[in-house]
Amino acid sequence: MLKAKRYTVTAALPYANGPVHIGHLAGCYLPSDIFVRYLRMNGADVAFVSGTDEHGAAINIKAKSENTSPQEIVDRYHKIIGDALQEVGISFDIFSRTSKEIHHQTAQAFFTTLLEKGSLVEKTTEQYYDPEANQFLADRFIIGQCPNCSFPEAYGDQCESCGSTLNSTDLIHPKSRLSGASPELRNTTHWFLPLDHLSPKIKAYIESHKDWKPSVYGQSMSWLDSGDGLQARSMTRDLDWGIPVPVEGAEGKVLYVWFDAPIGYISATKELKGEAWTNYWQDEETKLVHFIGKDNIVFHCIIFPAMLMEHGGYHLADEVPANAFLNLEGEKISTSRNWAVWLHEYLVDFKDQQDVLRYVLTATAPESKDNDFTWKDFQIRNNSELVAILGNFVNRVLVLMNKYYEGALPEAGALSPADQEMLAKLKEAPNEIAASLEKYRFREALNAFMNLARAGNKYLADEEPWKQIKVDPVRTATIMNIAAQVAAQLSQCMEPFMPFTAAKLRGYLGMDKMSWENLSQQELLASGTVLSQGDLLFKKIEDSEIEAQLAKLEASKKANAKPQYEALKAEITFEDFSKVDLRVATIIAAEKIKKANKLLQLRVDLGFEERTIISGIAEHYTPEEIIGKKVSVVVNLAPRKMRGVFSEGMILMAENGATGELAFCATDEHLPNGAVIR
Ligand code: B3M
Ligand code: ZN
Repeated sequence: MLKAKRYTVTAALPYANGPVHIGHLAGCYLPSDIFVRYLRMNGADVAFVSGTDEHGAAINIKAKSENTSPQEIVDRYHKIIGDALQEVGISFDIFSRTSKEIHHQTAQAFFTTLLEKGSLVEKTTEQYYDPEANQFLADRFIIGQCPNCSFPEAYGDQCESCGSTLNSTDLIHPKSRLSGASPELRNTTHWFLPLDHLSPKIKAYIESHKDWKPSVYGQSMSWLDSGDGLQARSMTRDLDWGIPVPVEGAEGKVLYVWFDAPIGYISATKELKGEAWTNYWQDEETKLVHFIGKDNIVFHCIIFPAMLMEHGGYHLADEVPANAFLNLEGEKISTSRNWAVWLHEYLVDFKDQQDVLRYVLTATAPESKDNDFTWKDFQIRNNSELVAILGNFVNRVLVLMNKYYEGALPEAGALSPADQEMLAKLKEAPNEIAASLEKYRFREALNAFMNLARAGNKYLADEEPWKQIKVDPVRTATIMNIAAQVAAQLSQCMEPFMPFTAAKLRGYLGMDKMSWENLSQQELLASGTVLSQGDLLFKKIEDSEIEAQLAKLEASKKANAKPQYEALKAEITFEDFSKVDLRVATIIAAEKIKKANKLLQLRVDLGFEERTIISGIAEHYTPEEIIGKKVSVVVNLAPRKMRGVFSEGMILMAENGATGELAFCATDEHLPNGAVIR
């Protein structure tokens, strides 16, 4: 059972450089919200904080790509993200911004304290500089090959493919994202957090948390033990967007975004609680829980705790229930390829169906490994779980209750073994759900909740009140009383997962939110309570709605199709190449070949002679449109008999690997036929 005096629950601060998608929601916002709603029902003192992360190179890059200012970008996305998260029911106590004055002050004061304590080392090192754009290339301004996993587009501070943190000088073949230029190294001065020296302390901290998810504990330990262990990391950057480094003479330098962002949790708590913020951060009896995605583990388990340790006075995170990634229709969610389900778009397309998304994303949450979201599964879970099990049970209870008793709950009489079993399940459900929630096993908790609805459905089907009503009104009253208690329990236990539907159902049942502890201790609905019939809790999702979503994805796939490059062939010598005789020619006749859909029979003029060539281009060109075209031809290929005709050469074509389109390899129109290509 819950025993902490207080809870500080954080959800990763989304970068204000784009909207949030279902991966973000499943990764940290939904689980944190479920957990906090559960805490609140337990009467816990909790601060649930988040906000937008408005600094860092990611913001500059977005602004540059749209030819606008970073300020315009962060204002826009703070609103879009904040509104969407609120609409889907993420019940933050505060959703702040790292651009606020209070945060700038807090982050600068934190930095100054570390500096005064001697915890930061000032060092001049060589950093990449873009001579064309005239600036140092911090973090995401530079990409290159990851030295660990060879991913070709790793960022200067992190590889998003293998998750490792990097220094930009680690990258192989670094390239500026501003100009595409190869950057040069120049000297610059920065302040480093000597993680190498802090390693033993950090290790002791991590080792005291063997209870963490294996992925979180394991990843943290592997950082500590990897290669030459932890490296000193620069906590400042040469950038014109961010929190100025509070040191005289440090103009043009700002705090590293991963230095200031986690401090954002503290600033938001200050904003929320005023002076009492210290209770939430500096009291050993407060439990600190960070909800994040797996790509943020190193920052929350190593770098931020190291900062807090060095600063002193802070309580370190007790739990970091990081989730893995959610894929979409079998592919990695990608902002740049627009392969995503954007939350703000979902909320328009599926109006008032927030709980369906909450349900599906919780049921398929990537809790221990990456998982896949598909629209088909979304439809099935809605139609055959929410509609057919939960909604159906509740609806049957409410309809029968109104039909038989005008909604007024009748008293239960003597209990049969089946009644007792149902009541035992009803009492046990909140404990089972709680046990899973407290272990951050949200899928398991949701399943325990649905099992109660399943049991309710079975109970009704077995007891058949619709038959009993004709022969035994007393027995019917007992069945209906018990079924209504189950509906009431569902309305309470549903709150953390599906708060909108829970409120609706409580309304039909004339109930208020109860304290979790009471759910297994008392009768939930007193007899005589009047229940209204209400509307259906969930509605069927039609095939056409799913098809529309799939079509949307298909369209972004088309729009973002990148050419697929074939692997390079083995090297050849100049002699090898000069064996190929290539000439310019003009197509002078073309016709289809019967029963061969792909082939055209061409006649080409090579200047010194004419030849017949069979070419596999019939699906791309009609004979009419290619007559008169100048083409390149391999003329010394051994003749080959195809469909009874000798093909005396080959036309050179280029293929677009992404779309399959073919085009003639261009030759200058002025060249005479027969001219040698070399
Ligand atoms: N904005 C990175 C991310 O969105 C970062 C999280 C900050 S949490 C302090 O993945
Ligand atoms: Zn990598």
